[in-house]
Amino acid sequence: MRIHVVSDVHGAADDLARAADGADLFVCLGDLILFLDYDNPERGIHSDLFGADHTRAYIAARTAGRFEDARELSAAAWAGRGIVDPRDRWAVLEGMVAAQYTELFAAMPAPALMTYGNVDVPALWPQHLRDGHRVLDGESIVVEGHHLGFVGGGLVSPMRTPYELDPEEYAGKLAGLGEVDILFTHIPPKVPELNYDVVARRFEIGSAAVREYIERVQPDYALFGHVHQPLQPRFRIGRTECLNVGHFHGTGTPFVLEL
Ligand SMILES: [Mn+2]
Repeated sequence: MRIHVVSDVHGAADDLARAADGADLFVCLGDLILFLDYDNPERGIHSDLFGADHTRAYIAARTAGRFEDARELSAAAWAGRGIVDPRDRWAVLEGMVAAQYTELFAAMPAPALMTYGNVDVPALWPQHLRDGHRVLDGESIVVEGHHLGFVGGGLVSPMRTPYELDPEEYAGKLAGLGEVDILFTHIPPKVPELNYDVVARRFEIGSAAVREYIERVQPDYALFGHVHQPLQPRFRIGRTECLNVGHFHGTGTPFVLEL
């Protein structure tokens, strides 16, 4: 069985449409939305709203770890659009996110198994899913004798992305999987080599619960995304091969796993 896996699509609809070519099974680990494009500040929802110059300044603040400065920049930009209460922002963003989902789910191969990233809005998915699209979050299935488990979303972070869970809730989803042969998550296990982003030069979120699950269950593979430029794309935990499937927005190429 040839499995193609993508994660961190971030708006790459054209490449997504071809990502299942030649695959027996296609898996998407989320982060479909392009809010900020660190490579091209002229693209993404933030730039559509506030322009490329403001987006460059916002990216610079976040990249430097100045999250308070970034929040102030953001608040000023929203105020410029007449929105002062952060709770009123979603009314503007929802239509822009939905427009991206319309394009991305039209391009999403079918059939596909998918779960959410931290840069996703689960409440908007049902209206966009097409025949053959199956969303799995805290759930296991059996495909050709292989037990596959899926847990979506991220953990609470200073980045304040749209789908972040507290660690207890996240661990609860993992606990519901039972024993699997392949664990699919958006975020990696908490392993410094897998969590550190060498371009952003910071540690991204890794999950202690995912690591504990791997140590205890020892699946054949743990596949994940989230860290766009990891210090290491693979790491061994006992007999489990832990693999970052890559930043699809950057590579345009799916990760291929042959079983
Ligand atoms: Mn991402």
